[in-house]
Amino acid sequence: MKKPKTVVITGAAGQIGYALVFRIASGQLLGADQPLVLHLLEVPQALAGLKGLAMELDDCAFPLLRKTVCTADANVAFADADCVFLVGARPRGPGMERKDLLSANAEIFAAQGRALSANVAKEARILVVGNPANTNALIAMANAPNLSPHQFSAMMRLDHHRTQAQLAIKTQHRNEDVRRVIIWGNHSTTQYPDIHHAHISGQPALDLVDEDWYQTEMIPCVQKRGAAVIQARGASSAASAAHAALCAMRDWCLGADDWTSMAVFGEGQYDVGKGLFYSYPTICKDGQYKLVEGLAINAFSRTMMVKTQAELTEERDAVKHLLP
Ligand code: NAX
Repeated sequence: MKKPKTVVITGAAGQIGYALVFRIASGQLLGADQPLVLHLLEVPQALAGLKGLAMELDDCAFPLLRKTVCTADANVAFADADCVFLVGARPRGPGMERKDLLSANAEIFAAQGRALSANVAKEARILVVGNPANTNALIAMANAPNLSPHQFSAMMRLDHHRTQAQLAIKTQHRNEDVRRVIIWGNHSTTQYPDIHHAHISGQPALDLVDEDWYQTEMIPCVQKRGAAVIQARGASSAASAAHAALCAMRDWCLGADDWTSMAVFGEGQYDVGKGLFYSYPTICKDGQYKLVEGLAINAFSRTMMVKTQAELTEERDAVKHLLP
């Protein structure tokens, strides 16, 4: 039997946490032969609710789950962690401006970055889900001097799945037949869902859908999907976000045969400014991600990519006091 891996979920008592933790404990993240220890981090006032979740985990009698630790101490939560899901974040409260949200979360992620740096396993992978995810990832990374920037990523996988699904529905193909879509940039309404390199059952996507539909319907649909789900459901995306987080971490750890989209620390690829957690097309193999390089970028794509880069740059400027 393999040595147990430690998986951390922050904000575990929240709605994404609830949709994520049972799937991880059942083996859907790291496989049916990989024992697990779960570390669940919450704010002190949510620990009582978290205890209920831990009781339900016990009641599942999962064969792979060796131990569950519930804590409000980030140093305890991140100790020897192999896979870290940073889900917990401060939601936008009444009267809160975007910049207030940015700085409230920046402080949380700066502190968590320091705790990650001091405690996680050497090869740990850290996926930031809590919003603003890209800038939170930048802050955590900048405050984690013992870790490599390549150990951090912000979640774009939900946007990637949304793009795949919209194409599959429109063209009446199966989701799995839609490949090589790309999300560029920020996990926000400026993100750019790019289908210029996508194919559907082997045919170029843009031969199967109308360019006008793509630009005026599909792109805004994906960009604003989060708000549309809130309006319909009365609550933000949770199961779909948890599924995306699970897929993103699983592919990163175990590899995958298709491209995906990950916001990772940019080093100037595709003429995007360095030092942002910008979403790129990636391939995961042997526990590492690699950018898909050398794709042709047309004028439309470039305009969209520049716009989302400008927003990320603004976000970075707003939190620069927390970037050592
Ligand atoms: P919930 O409000 O249901 O849960 C968040 C949990 O985090 C709460 O239980 C809270 O107590 C906890 N928390 C807050 N601060 C914490 C801290 N410093 N340490 C530990 N725990 C802390 O939100 P939920 O719907 O689960 O969403 C979580 C985050 O994911 C939000 O920031 C949300 O905006 C973000 N999302 C990101 C997505 C993405 O694609 N990157 C999509 C879904 C989601 O909107």
